[in-house]
Amino acid sequence: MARAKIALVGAGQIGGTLALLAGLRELGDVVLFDVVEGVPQGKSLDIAEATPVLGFDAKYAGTNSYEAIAGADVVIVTAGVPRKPGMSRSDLIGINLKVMEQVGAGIKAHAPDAFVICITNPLDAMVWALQKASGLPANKVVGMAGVLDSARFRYFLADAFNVSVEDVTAFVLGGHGDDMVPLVRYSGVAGIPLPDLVKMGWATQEKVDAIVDRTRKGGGEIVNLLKTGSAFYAPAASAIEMATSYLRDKKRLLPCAAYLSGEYGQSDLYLGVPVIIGAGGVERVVEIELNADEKAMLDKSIASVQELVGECKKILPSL
Ligand code: TXD
Repeated sequence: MARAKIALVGAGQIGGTLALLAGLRELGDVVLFDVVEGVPQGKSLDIAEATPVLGFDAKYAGTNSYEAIAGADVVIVTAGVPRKPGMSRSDLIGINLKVMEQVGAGIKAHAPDAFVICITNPLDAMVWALQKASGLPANKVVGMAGVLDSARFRYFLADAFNVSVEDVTAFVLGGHGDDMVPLVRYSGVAGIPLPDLVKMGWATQEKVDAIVDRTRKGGGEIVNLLKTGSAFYAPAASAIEMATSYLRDKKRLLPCAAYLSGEYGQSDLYLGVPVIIGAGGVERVVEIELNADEKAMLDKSIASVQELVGECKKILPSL
């Protein structure tokens, strides 16, 4: 059976990391696309030259033309500009929305059967715009944010509890913004819910609250440290987790920005919710029971996403 084809639209910090991680996990052949001449070609050649040392077989190609993504099984989109210190994710809409329109047209023309994972910020609005611009079925277009936000939450908890990251599970719902909703009740260690761990004295409620806050602001913390861009290792690893679940039909239950058609009381909106990802793309949106506080936090996050999508509709009424 021929190897899968993975197209990476955007060959920047995340795109280059995606290219390497896709190879290390032997997901398939990789095509790196960018509008900057030389960058996709140089990065793909450099990674290809590492394959004999790293010990995996994959074809790598760099391109500035959408024709080269033809027939891709998975397309991961990072095209656009990242935040700089002092910028909010919504400051990126003006530039990145136009980029999503171009990328959507390229996917529509050359890879209409692909499973598309959008990473570009502001994520919940950009994935909505990408689905509209590409015209692909909504269950084949998904946004990466929840896996990253949950990974941050899991890391901070594992560090605080001094346990393996492998045994820490966490759920983050809502938009990929500072009002995201880390679900303490549905997070824990080896099945022991966080509230029980607090009762067992593993951590104080204040410590857990501080971890929730640090998770919410995790993106900004790295932007302020790097100064020249935003996080890229953990975002890339998170998107690869989603692509793997699709390509290997793993039916992982992952928090992703998925298209809602009534779930959580929302329609025609992308929002971070638990979904099952398999060979059919987003195969199921999982509606979990939320208590009053959790619902209030989710409603606040939904309002932020709706505002961003409203801005997109004003800029590009054709979407
Ligand atoms: O969790 C999440 N979803 C976020 C997403 C986590 C971290 C970063 N987040 C966003 O991903 C970030 O705010 C940016 O919007 C994207 C990509 O971040 P990255 O760090 O990879 O940005 P780079 O290094 O600037 O790479 C972007 C590339 C760069 O090479 C540009 O030349 C290219 O995008 N680019 C384009 N490619 C194709 N088509 C167009 N029009 C285009 N414009 C720029």
